[in-house]
Amino acid sequence: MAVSPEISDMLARFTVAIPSWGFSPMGTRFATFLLGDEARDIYGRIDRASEVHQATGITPGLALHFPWDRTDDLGALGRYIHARGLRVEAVNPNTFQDPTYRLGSVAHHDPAVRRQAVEHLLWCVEAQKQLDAPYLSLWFADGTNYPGQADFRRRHEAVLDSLRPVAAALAPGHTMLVEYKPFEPAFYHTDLADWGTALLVCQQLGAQAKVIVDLGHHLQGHNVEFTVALLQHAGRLGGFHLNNRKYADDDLMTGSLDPYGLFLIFRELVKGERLYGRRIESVSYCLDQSANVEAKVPAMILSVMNTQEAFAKALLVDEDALAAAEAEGDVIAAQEVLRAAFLTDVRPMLAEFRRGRGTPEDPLRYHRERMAPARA
Ligand code: AFD
Ligand code: MN
Ligand code: MN
Repeated sequence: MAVSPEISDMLARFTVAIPSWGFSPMGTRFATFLLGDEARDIYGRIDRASEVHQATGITPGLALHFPWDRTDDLGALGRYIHARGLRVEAVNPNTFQDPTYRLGSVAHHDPAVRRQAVEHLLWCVEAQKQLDAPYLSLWFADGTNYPGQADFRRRHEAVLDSLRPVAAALAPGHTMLVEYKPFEPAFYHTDLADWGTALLVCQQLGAQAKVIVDLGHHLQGHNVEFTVALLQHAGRLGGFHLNNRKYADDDLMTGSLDPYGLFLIFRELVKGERLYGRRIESVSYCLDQSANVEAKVPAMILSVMNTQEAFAKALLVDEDALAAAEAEGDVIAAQEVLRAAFLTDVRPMLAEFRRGRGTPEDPLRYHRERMAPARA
C-alpha cells in the first residue's frame, strides 16, 4: 500500500514518549513478580527506553519521575539521555509516597504539608527547565476515603492556592499538564476526579495549564473520545497517558483490549488537525502502563505499535464521505466509512513508512531477534 504524502507527513510528526517508571519492578498491592528484565537504576531505565526507540523509531521522548529518577547531577543525566538519542518530554513530580502525604499533598488541610508539596513541584519546574522538558506532568493522589473526612470546597481552593505559584514559575513555552482520576488510592473522592475538575483548575491557572487524559482514569462506559474532542476544541487538551483497561486503572498494554476505542480517540485527533488546525503533535502522547506479568521492553514496543496502528487507521477515514453521511443522516453509511478505515490492515503501510526512515519494519521482531538476546 503506497503511503500518501499527507499520511506520511502526519505519521512522521507523531511520537510517543516512554515512562522511565515502566522499566522498574512493577506489581499490584498483592505481589510484584520479577522477570529479570527490570532496570536497577535510572541509567538502566534510560538504556531500555533507548531500546524501544531503536526498535520503533518514534519514541525519542522520555518521561522522568522525581524523586525516583533523581541523581546528584541533572546535567550529567541529561547528557546520558541525549547520548542515547533521546530527549526529556516530561517531568512527573511525586507527591504521593512520602508519609507526610497520608491525607493529601496540594489539597492537605495543613499549610506546612502543602508547602512541602509545592516546594517539590517548584524543584521539578527547575528540573524541567534544566532538562528542557516541554511538559510538567502533574498527578495527585489527593482525596479522601470517607464522607465527612474533609471539606470538598476547601480542598479545591487549596489545590488552586498550591498550583498558582507552580504555574507562575513555568518557563515560556512550557506546559503544565493536570491529570485527573476518579478513584485510587483515595476511595471516596479524588480532588482532581474528572476532566471537569481538571478543566476548572486549568482555567484558573492560565494558558500554560492543560488537561492530560489518562485512558485508564475514567469510570466504566465513559465516552473518552467525546472528552478528547471537547477538551481539544476548548484548547485545553495537553496530552495523553496511554494504556488500556478492562475495569479500572489497570495500566495494561495500550490497544491490547480495545483497539477500536483507541482508533476512535485518534479519529477525533486527526479530525482536530484536518478540520480545526490542531496539529497532531501539539499534544503529548506518553505511555503510562505497568507490565506486571510480561517483559517490560516488549510490552512498551507492542503498545507503541498498537498506538501507531490506531493512528494510521484514523488517517484513512474518508472525511468527505463521513461528512456526506452525516449531512444525509445516513447512520449506516457513516458506520461503513469508519469500518473501512478501521478494518484496513495498516501493517504493510507502516512497514513501508519505517523502511523509508531506515527503522525496523517489524519493531517487535527486531527487538526479539536483535536486541533482547544481547541483554539476556
Ligand atoms: C499512576 C497514576 C497516574 C500517574 C502515574 C505516574 O495512576 O496515572 O500518571 O502513576 O505518576 O499510574
Ligand atoms: Mn497517568
Ligand atoms: Mn494511572
